[in-house]
Amino acid sequence: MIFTVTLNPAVDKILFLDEFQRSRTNRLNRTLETIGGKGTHVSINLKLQGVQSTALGVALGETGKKIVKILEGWNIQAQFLQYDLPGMESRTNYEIVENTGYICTMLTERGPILPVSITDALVKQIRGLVKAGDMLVLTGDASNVEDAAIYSKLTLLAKELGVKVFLDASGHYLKEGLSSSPFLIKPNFEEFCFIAGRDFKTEAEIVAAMQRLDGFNIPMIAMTWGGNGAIIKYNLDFYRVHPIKIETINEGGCGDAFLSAIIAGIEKNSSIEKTLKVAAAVAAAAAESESTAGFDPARAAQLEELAVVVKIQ
Ligand code: TA6
Repeated sequence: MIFTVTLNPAVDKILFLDEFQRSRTNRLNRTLETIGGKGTHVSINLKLQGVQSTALGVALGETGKKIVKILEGWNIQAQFLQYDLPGMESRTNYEIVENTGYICTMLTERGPILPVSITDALVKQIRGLVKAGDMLVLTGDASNVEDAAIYSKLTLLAKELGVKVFLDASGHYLKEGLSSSPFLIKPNFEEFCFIAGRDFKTEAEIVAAMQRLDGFNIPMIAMTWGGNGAIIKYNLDFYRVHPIKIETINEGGCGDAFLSAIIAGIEKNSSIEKTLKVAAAVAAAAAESESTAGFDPARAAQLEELAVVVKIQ
């Protein structure tokens, strides 16, 4: 079974306008409300690839109930811990999508800080659910959890039980997670520069920096690079995933889509080349969608034929 964990789920409010003007009144063309957070998206995208998962996380107040309702609307098995505590509501994130140049700017709330009793309850739930052979997806913001080691603690717990762990986090939550050697990390370019402590100009520099992470024993490093595609390290091999030329509507959620396709490929025992082609296609189809959640599976199948994956080393 696959379990996704969203410590800080959200409702996404997507705001469409022509061009964002600071210190001006910006008239919106339209808005769209959908589910936010990353684990929730991975579960939805897995579902669209015919792969079932159980979505775990913490839902707070009415917004929390709305998030769980949307997941159930997608027929996803959601086992969120729900709490109604005074003044505590799951967060709302805002995404500004400018038609001019298709610029997407995410504004994310921090959300209420979770008391230790709640994170302990979630850790206990995960310990009780996962078993050898399962996959655990730890993804998204955890700044609502005071313990910066939450992801590495969950990773070590799961690995002890024979579970494969996929980690997609940022900042010190990602850096802190490296030492627990998850099966996969999926930094985007900025997050990879952060953990490497430097900027990169070339593919060769990125590959060399990935090799320098060997000491962490992370079998798979999937660095997504926005409109530049991705660079993948899988054991000793490196792959270049070239971007598929499409008209981007909203790039928010493409990383979650890419990650979900890698997990689906492993679940289906697909070859690495096939898995990465599907990942490129699913991420491209997600970019064509105006929402941050989901993609058109039929369109992804078409785009897979255009996908180019090259083994570079
Ligand atoms: O990747 C897209 C997205 O999941 C949005 O839906 C938005 O909610 C945001 O990213 C959440 O990311 P965060 O890192 O804050 O958990």
